[in-house]
Amino acid sequence: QHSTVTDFEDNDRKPVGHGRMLRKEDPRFVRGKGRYVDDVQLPGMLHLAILRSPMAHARIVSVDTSLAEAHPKVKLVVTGAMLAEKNLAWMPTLSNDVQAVLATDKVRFQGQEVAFVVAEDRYAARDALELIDIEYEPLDPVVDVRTALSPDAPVIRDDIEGKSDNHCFDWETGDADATDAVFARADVVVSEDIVYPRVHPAPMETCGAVADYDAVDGRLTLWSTTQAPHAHRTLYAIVAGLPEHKIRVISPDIGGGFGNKVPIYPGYVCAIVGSLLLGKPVKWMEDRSENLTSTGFARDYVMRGEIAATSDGRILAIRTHVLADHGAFNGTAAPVKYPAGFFGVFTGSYDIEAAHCKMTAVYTNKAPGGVAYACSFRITEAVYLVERMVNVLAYDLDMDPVALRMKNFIRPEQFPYKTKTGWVYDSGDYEPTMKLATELVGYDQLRAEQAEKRARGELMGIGVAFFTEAVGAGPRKDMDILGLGMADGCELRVHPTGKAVVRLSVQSQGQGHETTFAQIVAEELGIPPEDIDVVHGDTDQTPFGLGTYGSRSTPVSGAAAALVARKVRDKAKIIASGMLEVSVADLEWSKGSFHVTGDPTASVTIQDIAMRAHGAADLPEGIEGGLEAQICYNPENLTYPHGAYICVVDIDPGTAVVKVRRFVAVDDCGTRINPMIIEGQVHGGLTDGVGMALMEMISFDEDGNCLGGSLMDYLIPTALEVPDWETGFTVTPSPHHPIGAKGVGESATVGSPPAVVNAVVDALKPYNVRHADMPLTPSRVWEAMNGQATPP
Ligand code: PCD
Repeated sequence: QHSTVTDFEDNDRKPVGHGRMLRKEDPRFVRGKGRYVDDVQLPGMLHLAILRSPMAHARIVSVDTSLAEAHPKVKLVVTGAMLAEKNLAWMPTLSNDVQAVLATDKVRFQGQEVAFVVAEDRYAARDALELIDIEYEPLDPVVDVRTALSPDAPVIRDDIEGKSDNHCFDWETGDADATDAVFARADVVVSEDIVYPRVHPAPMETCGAVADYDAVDGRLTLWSTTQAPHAHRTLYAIVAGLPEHKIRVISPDIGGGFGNKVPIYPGYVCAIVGSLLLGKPVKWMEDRSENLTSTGFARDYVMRGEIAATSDGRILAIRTHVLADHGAFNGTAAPVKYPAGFFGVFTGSYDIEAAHCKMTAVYTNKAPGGVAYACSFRITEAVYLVERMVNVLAYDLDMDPVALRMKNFIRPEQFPYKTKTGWVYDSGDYEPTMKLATELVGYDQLRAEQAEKRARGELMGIGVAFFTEAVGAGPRKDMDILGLGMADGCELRVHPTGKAVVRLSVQSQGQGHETTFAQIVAEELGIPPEDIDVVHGDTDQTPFGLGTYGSRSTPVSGAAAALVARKVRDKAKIIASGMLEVSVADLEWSKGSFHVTGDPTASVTIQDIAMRAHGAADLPEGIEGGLEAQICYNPENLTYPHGAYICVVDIDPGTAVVKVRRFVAVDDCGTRINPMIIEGQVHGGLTDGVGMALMEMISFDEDGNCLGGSLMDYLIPTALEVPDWETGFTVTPSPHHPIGAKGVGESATVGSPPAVVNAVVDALKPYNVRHADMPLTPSRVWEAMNGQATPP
């Protein structure tokens, strides 16, 4: 894809040096030298395949594995009953529910794991699945979230003691009474039912693992597609009862995560069990349709949004009711206190008087998930809701959507801003960001063009969206996953020759961490980024931390990397004072060296200091040899990036096909470490957003059959469906982050769906369309047009 980069880089208030350096990891990837889980080949390795349920809801009557066991290449067949004997049939999910590793009593969604086979090769393992005979007694499936709680609905989770309905959890935030009071006296109240359909992160690499248990020394090594190797290790220790120090989780190169690789899947556990039982390495690698039908989906929220406002467009309050479909097991990964993730930011970027949300989550006979697909725990849903609702208000008041937003923005002097649902936005300056987007896109000219086109019966739409995200979970006192606090470690070691290695607890899935974390340390220590190696994704080699998702690497580990480098610099300063024979107070730092105040020629470089730190000469009193440090960073708050997006679409009135003609994205993620990487992140997220807005949906038929089980049915966008992205930026540093950086990896996925949908709805204004649900496929748009190529 090309991009029309609008270069404002010299406006960047605090660029980290080396700005657009090329990604250090790319030579490996472009030469086919990446090492993914499926590239792991071990001597004597066996292959595992999983038998999955063809039905959405059924009782297991009998299981006969005898024919499969007789297959000449089969080494092991395991059923739920066998796991139950070892107390391994169920495992905890990352949101305090339990999930079946292999079904014992019932199957609860189509594609659920029922048995597994380990064989000499992948083909034999798959063939043997067909030899397993299972008798099912079909039960009525619960497919529609709206009727899941009706009294006659079959109870899905009868494994939970005393469970008599499909209720999963209730959650509430804000102040109901205060909000109702504002609504009662408001001039204008708008409301709309809005569905955020079930979509799938669909990373290019599916999930998989290679488990290697060494019975002699009791060590388990697990290569797996995980975004959180340390957290997974701790859970394996707890679930399988293996000592944690004997478990090594390696997350090698990962072909995209997007939240799909945060949960622990039954397949990982099966691979471990297979290796424990056979004493051989066992590989499990999912295929595409297994990935699409059984691993963590995202969204699936049925929302009612309401805004109370004055007749001149001052937003007073926002109220929402959400019905959340969590599938058969609550397989979300969210901080314990936040069962609905960070949906609480549904008040958006606006200064309002009151807000309230009530949410009911239910179980259905669908794959578990609710994962944060390119979204910091449900922020995508929240931003979509508020940005769609603001446009509904603009529609009813006949106001310009940019003007309406400008009128209601939180003002710069109000930061840190505490929202009515309790979130403290760290910093923001929204108006310049919105203005820049309108300038880049040529907003006024576009509106003039639209008026002319409308007069000719052409359908052109301009969609505006503005978002504030909350990324970088902890702090640990407020946020933990199954009791593990959300903080991250970092270690930095400078070798005698001045080269360095930094070890992170977060794990890249393609974001370019090997480059940007080297850049952060380079900026702090003055060692060139080429001389700094980044080690990640291996629990044996890195400090403990909670992993990469929710755009938390830069806010949390990025801060840790800067602070650990400063710690090393503090020690280097003391060593320098000895070398230059002056007191520490007389030294000044200028990137890469210390010099004596007033005498720049009396200086030592960080490389000189590194050699001295490891050398034979005496070091200042109390200073140990070596030049290294480690920290565990507990963030003080989340960081709150923001952005203004404007999308221009044309709709063919004859076919109802939407073409995204232009898309301008202005992002503010505070200090920018590598602008090129940021643009890549934004391009990827925008593409995701166009996909969700126009084509992606995992749907089910009335029997609970998944209709999106292949890439023939589940459409994802390619370069052909998206325009040349136009990006811009503003810089509002985070006040509490040591280098002022905020996360950015998910911003575009969060901000783009409302921009695209707002554009389509705007194009359909001649048809008096106020709202239409995603995905806006030609048939849905045609329906919104009442099947008429000309407006009424
Ligand atoms: N940056 C810079 N600057 C700033 C910020 C940032 O430079 N200021 C950069 C960094 O460094 C990196 C990136 O950028 O490299 C990103 O970041 P962040 O935001 O921090 O984020 P992270 O954590 O790292 O990551 C994560 C994200 C997410 S979350 C998602 S979804 C997605 C994104 O990331 N995923 C992915 N992006 C991406 N890319 C790729 N390639 N692949 C992937 O997979 Mo979730 O929650 O998981 O759902």
